[in-house]
Amino acid sequence: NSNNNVTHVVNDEKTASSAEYHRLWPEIERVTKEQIKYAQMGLGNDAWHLFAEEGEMKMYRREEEVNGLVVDPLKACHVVKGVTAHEMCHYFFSPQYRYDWETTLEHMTVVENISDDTLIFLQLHKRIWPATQRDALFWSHIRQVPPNEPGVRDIWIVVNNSTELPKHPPDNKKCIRLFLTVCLLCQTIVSSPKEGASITRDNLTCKITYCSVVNPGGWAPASVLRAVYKREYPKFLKRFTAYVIDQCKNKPIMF
Ligand code: 18C
Repeated sequence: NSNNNVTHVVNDEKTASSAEYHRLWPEIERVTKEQIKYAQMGLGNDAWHLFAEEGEMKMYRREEEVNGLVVDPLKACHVVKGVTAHEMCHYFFSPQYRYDWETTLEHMTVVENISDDTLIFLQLHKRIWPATQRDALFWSHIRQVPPNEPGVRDIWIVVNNSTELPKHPPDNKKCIRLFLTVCLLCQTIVSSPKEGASITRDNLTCKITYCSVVNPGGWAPASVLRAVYKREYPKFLKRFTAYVIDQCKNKPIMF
């Protein structure tokens, strides 16, 4: 009967293991490939300005404006011990941990579950005086990337990129929709354990590249915005990496 047919179609969609039949797939594929390239080229030839440094963590930005709005691109590198690239990306991607480490959030919901590796998030961020509150609607995609250098065991990436959904249009009165393109690319390096011993967390090093471009979407005072950047990005990367190390310390290694 027709009911069975409907069930059949729904099941077919559900059993597709990736997002590759989704309307957003061509964009997800394109932006993810771009972000992998962008993260892997390091600082390239562009004029990046170091604005924060602490231990292994280094953060660079370029001052850029679009139509009078500050959109400074940010690139950060960090090196942490004892965790894998997959673990880092798992905690960055998965909604159940988001409130644990993301301090700019007021509210977060998953508005579409495209597949195990691709979700659409709606996030309401804390208001910064004197600006209007911001929200963000973006797809988030996690994947493994083939390693491209000797010594690197594996690479994982999470890409977050703003999108639109008729069900969740911007309000733009009480709240302005911002636009973001963010990636977290992580590489696992494993040192050889002593002869006969097995790999432990002491053998793991995770190299992190975090890239971000946030367009505030509407007027925001440039000086306040740059001050927020300077404070929030280092705070985020320190807090997030410490969180993942802490979450993983008594768990089996997830490669
Ligand atoms: O990548 C990060 N997080 C991901 C999961 O949440 C995801 C989200 C990124 C959103 C970034 C934009 C957040 C803006 C929030 C404004 C309020 C924050 C201040 C809170 C003060 C208590 O990819 C980690 C993101 C790390 C956050 C860095 C902050 C960047 C600031 C950008 C400013 C944007 C415009 C703000 C409005 C005007 C301010 C005068």
